[in-house]
Amino acid sequence: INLRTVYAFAREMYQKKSNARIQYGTAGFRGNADNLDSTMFRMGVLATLRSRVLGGAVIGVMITASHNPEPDNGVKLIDPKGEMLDPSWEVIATDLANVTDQELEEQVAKIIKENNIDVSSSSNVYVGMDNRYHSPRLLKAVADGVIALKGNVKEFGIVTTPMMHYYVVAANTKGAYGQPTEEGYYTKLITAFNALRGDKLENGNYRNLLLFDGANGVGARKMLQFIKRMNNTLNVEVFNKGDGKINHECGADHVKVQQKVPICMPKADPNTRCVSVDGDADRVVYFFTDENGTFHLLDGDRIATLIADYLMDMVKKCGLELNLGLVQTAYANGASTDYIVNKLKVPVACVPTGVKHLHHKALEFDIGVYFEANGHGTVIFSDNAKNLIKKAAGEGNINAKQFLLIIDVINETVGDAISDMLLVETILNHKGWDVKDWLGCYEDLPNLQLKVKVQDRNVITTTDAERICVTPVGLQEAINGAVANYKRGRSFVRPSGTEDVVRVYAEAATKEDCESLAYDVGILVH
Ligand code: NG1
Ligand code: ZN
Repeated sequence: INLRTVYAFAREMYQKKSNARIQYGTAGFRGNADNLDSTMFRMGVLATLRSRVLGGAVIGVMITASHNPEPDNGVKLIDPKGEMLDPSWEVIATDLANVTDQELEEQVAKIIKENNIDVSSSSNVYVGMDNRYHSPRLLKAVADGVIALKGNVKEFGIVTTPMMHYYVVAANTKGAYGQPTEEGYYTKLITAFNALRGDKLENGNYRNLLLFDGANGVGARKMLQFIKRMNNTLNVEVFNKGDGKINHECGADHVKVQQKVPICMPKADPNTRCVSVDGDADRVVYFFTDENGTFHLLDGDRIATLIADYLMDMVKKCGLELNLGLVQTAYANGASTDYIVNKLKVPVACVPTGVKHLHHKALEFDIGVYFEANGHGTVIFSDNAKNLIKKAAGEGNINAKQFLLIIDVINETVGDAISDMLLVETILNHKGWDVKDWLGCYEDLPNLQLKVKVQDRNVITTTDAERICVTPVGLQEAINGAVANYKRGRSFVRPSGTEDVVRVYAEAATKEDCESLAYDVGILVH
């Protein structure tokens, strides 16, 4: 392979437009789409090299800026088992994205040398994108990066982030996880969901009606595809289908952070279940408005507790010895953590923000449930758990058979808004619960998130799963001082990995206290 080709592409088509340093963060590279062409091309190059290092395994590349506003885009790489790019390669990605066009050829040669890559070996890259208008242009840049290094590239067009993870795993396991196609994905999830539902579409307080906010993103399109194939087993009405701007006053992030109903949703009967996904459909939150017009949020913590409780029950019913754990981040509502530890008696772990940390920790359990408060999460099952459940099912255990269907409705490869939603609908239906029954499990502590613009957000460094500030010196003591003034107060700050801001989180016994605490801490950071 002649590395001159890489340089020629870079020089002629994908010149670097900005010299600002960028970093492969919690969700890859993100920023204004106008400046991303060169980064995309380079990530195509990198994915090809990554595949070669791993013996030609399929590497995924997803083009999306998730819940960010429309002008933004981004790129993240998916490792062969569906996991986020290995941390050691995040550093390689950052270096590759930051060198000048003139240095690019040399940098690629360096990666090849340091990782002993056989450039003539086979390489397979899958690439997909969300529905932003600049995504096709950026997808072409990724594909050109692969082609410049003579790799194989397969384009999947418009897909959700979790579909991309699914394709990668399905391909690398030679179909054992399902077929690596769009139909394969629908078939796997829908078959399991319909079997779990049977003909009992309503049960107890559970009504078969769900209003779906698609955030004007790819989740809306795919939900419509699900509906076409589901035989009316779930009655879903889709809103924010793509006519408006992606994530603009709608979507899971808006609903969670603003704690408000998204735009363009109809005025439904009180207590109607509503669900919001984000722009690339890897996050999901539920909400409803009660008979007094009060808005209620059922966020990722709620979903996690509902699932953990249900799965614990399944384990018991099957008579199996399996340890189940729940993984959260510091953003989890304190009341949810109390509920899990004291009521559900499930072990809880807290890790830094970012799916890779949650996923990694969840692997330590036979059954690991992980969720960020914002609605990103899933469940992963160890081989041991799967084998025991399969064995029990083989011996005729009805509960174990049901458990296998539950596993199939879950997209274990990454948080998947639609798969999570199908699981929640299954559980609510089985329990005969409406949103009020669900909300009644525990009462959220009032909480608030603020964004603070500072000159250099990276002067803030943290420890203990981001709950304690290490630098600037003295900041943590000051936060402690502020928190001590409020009943059940808790607050922490950290630099965002996806936006140029410092995030402030606060919770306290009352809404007023929580607002006041967030403000106090915001001032300290400023
Ligand atoms: P940052 O910007 O690092 O806080 C946000 C979310 C993460 C994760 C990533 C990736 C919060 C507080 N943070 O990260 O949980 O979802 O985006 O999309 O919600
Ligand atoms: Zn997302």
